[in-house]
Amino acid sequence: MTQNWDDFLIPYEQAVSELKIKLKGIRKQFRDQGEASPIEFVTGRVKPKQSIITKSKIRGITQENIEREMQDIAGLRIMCQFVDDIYTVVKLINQRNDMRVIQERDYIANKKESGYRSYHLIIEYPVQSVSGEKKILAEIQIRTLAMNFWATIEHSLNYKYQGDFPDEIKQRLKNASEAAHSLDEEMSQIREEIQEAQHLFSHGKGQAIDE
Ligand code: 0O2
Repeated sequence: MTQNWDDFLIPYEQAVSELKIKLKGIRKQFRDQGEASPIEFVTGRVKPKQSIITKSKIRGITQENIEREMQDIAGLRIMCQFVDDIYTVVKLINQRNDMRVIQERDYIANKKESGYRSYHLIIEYPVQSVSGEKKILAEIQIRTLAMNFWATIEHSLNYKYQGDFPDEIKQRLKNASEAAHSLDEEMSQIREEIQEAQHLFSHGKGQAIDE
């Protein structure tokens, strides 16, 4: 790498900060209009230097190709209450002029072998700096709260077992993934009831200041 890691990661940090604000802005706009937001909450992170190095070694990505081939150095995660909200968010992002979707992967229609479900977008995002514009890639993972619960638990277990799960754990994770999926389906069935209750609740209590 010709530049040092801190310099290399600066545009990614800027992109994650800006994208977090923009995606949280969608949520605020819906709420300000008194409508249910398809976005429940948003998180973001820049992949730590050591994880970039480890992943690039595993994937055989050379340093010159990291920018192009490692698409999740800047990572955003959008959590939704309902599965339909995920597709609403995908549409909203596709309509925007400040980012360009270059790849979509629907791991909800096509869940992974592990049981993982989420919708992934790779976007190209222009970062403005004093030395000009730099287009970087970012990954946006969109999932329900139930999908996020499962993925978070599986991710920490993966860390412990390095992907080599004992058969029993692997099976239990698959069962848990199906349970999370059933939960999403049940909640979708009573979506209108839930949203009406949430509307009444937020109007009675005043909205939480958590943007
Ligand atoms: P981290 O620590 O979250 O950053 P490929 O598998 O090669 O087709 P690729 O490039 O790995 O595709 O991208 P993919 O699978 O679309 O998305 C990778 C990211 O999705 C992962 O990043 C995870 O965040 C998440 N992910 C994918 N599969 C699983 C899974 O089975 N369980 C969990 N918990 N997360 C998953 P990293 O860099 O692997 O990890």
